[in-house]
Amino acid sequence: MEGKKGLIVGVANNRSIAYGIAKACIEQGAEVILTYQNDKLKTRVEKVANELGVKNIYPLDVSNPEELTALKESIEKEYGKIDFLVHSVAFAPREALDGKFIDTSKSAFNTAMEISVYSLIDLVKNLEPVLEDGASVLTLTYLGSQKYIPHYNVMGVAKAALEASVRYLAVDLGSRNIRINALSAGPIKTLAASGIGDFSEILKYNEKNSPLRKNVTINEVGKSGMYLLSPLSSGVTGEIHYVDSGYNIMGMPLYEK
Ligand code: 0WD
Repeated sequence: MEGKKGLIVGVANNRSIAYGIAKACIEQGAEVILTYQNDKLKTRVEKVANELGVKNIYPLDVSNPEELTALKESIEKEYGKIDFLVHSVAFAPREALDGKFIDTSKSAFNTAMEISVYSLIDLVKNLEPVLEDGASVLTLTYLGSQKYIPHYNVMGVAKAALEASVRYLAVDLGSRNIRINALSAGPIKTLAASGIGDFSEILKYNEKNSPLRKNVTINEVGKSGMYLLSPLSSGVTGEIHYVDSGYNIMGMPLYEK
């Protein structure tokens, strides 16, 4: 990653998956640019930036088109072009992540799709002019897109749409040799995860029932994310890559006799 520059969207604090990815890229020599969602999160992102030696942070609420345009212009002015882009953002109203899926309101559905799915398309479309030929894009997804996970509800539907979007974007971007992949992480205790009902039970169950008998860390997700953003994965695009201690391959819970 020596000499490579990239934008990472979705650091809320030093427990964020995006933080793990930023750290892994920086350790391999990359220069990283960060964004913060709002003034409430700015101080925390500033702290992370200082710790990691990140020079610039920019405001970006993915639902704000003016901020997206301004971000593209700042990157163009300050960096010219960038080599990688990370989208590590998702949101659904809390009440939609508890109770029954059938009770999902239209407004919660639309919010989840806008912030967790459309934002990827919008980000890639707006930043495409500042992506180098051969650049790599990465988004974060979860197994709830493929299988039922308690309480994940509308976010499972959003992640399914996100994964499909990756496949369609892979074709559009492929003509410029730009790659896009999704990394499907196992459950990790972050700010976003705290909104999901019974999350500690999900953690315990995954630890007990995955082939590696442990949960993954943001460092592990960071290392695999770095590989997908680097030229090491130059032949890989449109993929959903699981970093989950192998949990997704299991057909029934583990039991020891
Ligand atoms: O178990 C987990 N933690 C997993 C998370 C397993 C598999 C996948 N993921 C995904 C999430 O769905 C998300 O796409 O990883 C991505 C990153 O999530 P995270 O690292 O678990 O969570 P967090 O540290 O909270 O970062 C997500 C951030 C937001 O934080 P909060 O919790 O304040 O919503 O996404 C950002 C925000 O900083 N975000 C936005 N950024 C810009 N504009 C917006 C927005 N409108 N909404 C949320």
